[in-house]
Amino acid sequence: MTQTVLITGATSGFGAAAVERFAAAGWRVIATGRRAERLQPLVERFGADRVHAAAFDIRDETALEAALEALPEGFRDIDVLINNAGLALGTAPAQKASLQDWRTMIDTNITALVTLTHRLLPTLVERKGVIINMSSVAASYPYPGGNTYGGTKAFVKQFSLGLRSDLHGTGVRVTSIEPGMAETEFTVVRTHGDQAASDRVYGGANPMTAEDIAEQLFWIATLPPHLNINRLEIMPVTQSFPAFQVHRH
Ligand code: NDP
Ligand code: 8X3
Repeated sequence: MTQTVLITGATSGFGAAAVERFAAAGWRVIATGRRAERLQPLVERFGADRVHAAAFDIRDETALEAALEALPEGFRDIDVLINNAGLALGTAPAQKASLQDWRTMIDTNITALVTLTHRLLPTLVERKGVIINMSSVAASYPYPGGNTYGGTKAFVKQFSLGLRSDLHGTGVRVTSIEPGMAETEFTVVRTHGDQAASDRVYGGANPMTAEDIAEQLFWIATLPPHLNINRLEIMPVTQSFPAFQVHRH
């Protein structure tokens, strides 16, 4: 039977690659994000019976509800929710960071994620579905300038484990996926549009690609129903751990 996946943040990076991966495998895909012009080509490529585009700001609860209410009949039975939309803003230390950037990260990475999850839980329980939440290595390993971004991703990780605990016995599976460095629009967004800074981050580093992560998402979603990946931490081979910092007088 054809399955349905809702993927947030499908206009670029991991989400866009995941739409392609699931649609190519014959799934029905609900693709969301603010930039409608990025979603439409996916609909044209795979067909409106395969990909449904829903363009809205995920922080806007009214728009989110309207998008769900407007789902065509064939897309209503959601089996898999991929909570991928999110962002980092800024690389400054906490004492110099923008409070507005912090609030935007919390509203997007935490509040919107729990709102959508709460809204879809009855369907997911009924269908013994799958929830995959996009956390990050920043959830577990602090780094300079990671402050609120890392905090939001630690929330996503722990919320995922808590969901798994609450959903015990329902058959619903929950995964926190925690990638390291992957080249997407992530750093351009983080630096408020500095493409050169993004090129410096990824240049010569052989980072992961969006397709690498889409493949993990597809794998998790298609595991046999008796298996649950609780957490999947994944990095490029070129990335590992720093030493502790020591400040000397
Ligand atoms: P991109 O910037 O390429 O993609 C981010 C996606 O999130 C876009 O589709 C964007 O859509 C969407 N999004 C952001 N804000 C909103 C909003 N307010 N409403 C709706 N959609 C929104 O980055 P990635 O693909 O790398 O990021 C995807 C996820 O992966 C994020 O949660 C990120 O934190 C996480 N991550 C990224 C890593 C990396 O190294 N790249 C590593 C670990 C985790 P639009 O702007 O059109 O609304
Ligand atoms: C994105 C990965 O290491 O830039 O979540 O925080 S990192």
